Amino acid sequence: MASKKKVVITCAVTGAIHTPSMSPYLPVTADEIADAAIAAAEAGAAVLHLHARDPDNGKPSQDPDLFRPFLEKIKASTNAVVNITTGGSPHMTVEERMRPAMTFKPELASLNMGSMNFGLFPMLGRFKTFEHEWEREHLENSRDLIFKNTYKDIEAILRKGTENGTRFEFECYDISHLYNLAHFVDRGLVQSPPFIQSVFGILGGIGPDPEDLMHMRRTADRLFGDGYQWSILGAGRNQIPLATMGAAMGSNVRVGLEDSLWIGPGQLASSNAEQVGRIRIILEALNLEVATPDEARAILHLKG
Ligand code: KMH
Ligand code: ZN
Repeated sequence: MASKKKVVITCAVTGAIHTPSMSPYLPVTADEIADAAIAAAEAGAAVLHLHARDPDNGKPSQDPDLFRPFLEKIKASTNAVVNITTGGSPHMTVEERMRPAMTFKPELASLNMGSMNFGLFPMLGRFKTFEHEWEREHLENSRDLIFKNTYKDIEAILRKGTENGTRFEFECYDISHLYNLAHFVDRGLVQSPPFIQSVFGILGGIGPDPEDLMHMRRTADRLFGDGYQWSILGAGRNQIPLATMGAAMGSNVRVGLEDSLWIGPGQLASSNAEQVGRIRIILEALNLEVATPDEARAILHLKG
């Protein structure tokens, strides 16, 4: 893993996994997404990972017209790096998922590194009442859902994004995804250093045990040596513990309501900024410095 002095905090503001009935704090409208993102940047997030939602019902959408208003507002108020999802929701086609990143050509976009089961249905145990029927279906239908990211899909996003000057947050939900990334590195399609977002605790991917984190780290070190930037994303209650463990080992970190609705046991986070503030306090207690957006651009070799 590439050594570096400062830690890049990414905040994933709303995502496509959680639904509005699960938390009143989940941003849905363009103004809510923009305000949450700007507050997260002010709290210390150098990178803002962004999805859009239909303002009428909170359903995830990849319609570029729903991204435009919050992108404009965010760019007018912060210098933070904008990272647009190409994952969209696991329920969407790849063509649909690519639309906003191909339209806005951001500095950074996510790129999911393998096909997998994506089990959202365990959340039906915790969340039982939903304002909109799509929310229950979204969880229920994940019993028979493949999050499709074939080699052809990955290559298409990689080639078109690279042509646009976009670099990638490579979402690796399992060890095999690191090997898929190494395959694309070997073919010369990945610009160095890759930014690896290791995702822990999604049902269908690697678990959230510290041993899992160590195995990801050792495998990434073996495949990429010191030629990569590492970041940690723990889903749900694993968010802060795994980010802390990774940061102590030299990783960057990702927080935000896309990945966890919580700030403590049974306690909803009241904002994205609250989670950024929490991890920032921990980083500073570990004597780690938080990267500014321009420092993050240098660390991740972004176009700026
Ligand atoms: N929801 C995640 C666990 C994407 O948007 O491309 C990872 C993610 C995927 O953010
Ligand atoms: Zn995302």
